[in-house]
Amino acid sequence: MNNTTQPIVLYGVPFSQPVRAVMWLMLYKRTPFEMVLINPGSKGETGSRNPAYLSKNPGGTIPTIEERDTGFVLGEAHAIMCYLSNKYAWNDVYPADHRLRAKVDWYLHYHHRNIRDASIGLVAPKIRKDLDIPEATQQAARATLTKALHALEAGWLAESRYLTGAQLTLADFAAYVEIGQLQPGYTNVYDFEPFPKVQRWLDNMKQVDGHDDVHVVLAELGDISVEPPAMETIKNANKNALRTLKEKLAELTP
Ligand SMILES: N[C@@H](CCC(=O)N[C@@H](CS)C(=O)NCC(=O)O)C(=O)O
Repeated sequence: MNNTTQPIVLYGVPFSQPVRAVMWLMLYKRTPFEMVLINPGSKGETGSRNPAYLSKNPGGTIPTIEERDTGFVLGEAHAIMCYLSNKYAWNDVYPADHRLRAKVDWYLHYHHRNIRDASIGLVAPKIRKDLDIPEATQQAARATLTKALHALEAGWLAESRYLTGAQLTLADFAAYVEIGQLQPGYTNVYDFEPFPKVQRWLDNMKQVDGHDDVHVVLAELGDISVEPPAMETIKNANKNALRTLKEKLAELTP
């Protein structure tokens, strides 16, 4: 089962936070994969709401992975990251010790409807106009995010370098793709001043291998705090990010 000879296919776009988490983990582990472009929300041929994609992931979300040689298909970023860590025995980022692993799982479950609300409240309204997210939903999401960041500041990151301890784990990749996108230098849509420990963690995460490769899309997009980006800017950011990723993957392929 571990002897998949062909690179795993990753469906998605670099703009998607959960897709970035999977991309980052695989780059960090120097594991080649094949990126197949799937546009979230589109019913077109390469869209996440096209019947061809829905037959792989009935929820119509990205990311999904597929092993061409075994036919195995899996959706949900956190399920994918746990699966890859199990498959390749990446016990540094997903510890074998049951209690340490449970802490990582704790964060991965907590993430949804908490830290994940960063995207719903602050980024998606400017990038995914098609979602037409009501103002009340955006406000609620921003409040949820702030509450969750206080929990990180006072709890998860109070005494440790990473979210679940001294070691970088899947929890950190999952959290950073949401929180990191809000920083100055990227979208610049959130004030981190009340969260010094979160800021320290953000700085540490920037040093993790693969960070810059995965975040090209946000560097290209730039500050969206005043004006929402033009569609052309979004398209170009994705295009350039995919080009960088291809170059990086070519380096990894023997
Ligand atoms: N819980 C899912 C969330 C995935 C998700 O929401 N992805 C968005 C893109 S960031 C998506 O595919 N949206 C589909 C749509 O807008 O129709 C995961 O972590 O994989």
